[in-house]
Amino acid sequence: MGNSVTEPAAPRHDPDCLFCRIIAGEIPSERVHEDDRVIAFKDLHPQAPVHVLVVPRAHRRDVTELAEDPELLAHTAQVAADVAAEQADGEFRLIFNTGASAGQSVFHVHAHVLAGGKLAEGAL
Ligand code: IU
Repeated sequence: MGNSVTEPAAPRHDPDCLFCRIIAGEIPSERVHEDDRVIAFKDLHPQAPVHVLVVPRAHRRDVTELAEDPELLAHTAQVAADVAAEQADGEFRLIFNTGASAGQSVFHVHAHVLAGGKLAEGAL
């Protein structure tokens, strides 16, 4: 019988998704990190001295879908910490807006890394 794959894989690339297009290089971004699983780039509208988005390459809607792959979730958090250490003093706020009412506007999971000084309460 062999080991057939029984669960559908998450779509790797959605041509209608803005962040998939940034990952593919079709839309420019100011990258600060990239590896085989995630990219990180500066937010176009920064809300703090350092405001970077860490984005898994695989298209997943939000952090609840990302949590189905604990290793990728952990790697996303580790890259966020590394970015905060490289770009600021290593202290940071990590935000996953999840759902429109929580402020999510791009439905490809991304972690906001906010750092670089005393952050305002309730930023984002
Ligand atoms: P949100 O959590 O889905 O609201 O975050 C989306 C972020 O993506 C938001 O902070 C935007 O400023 C940012 N962004 C970007 O960096 N580049 C873009 O082309 C677009 C949005 I559209």
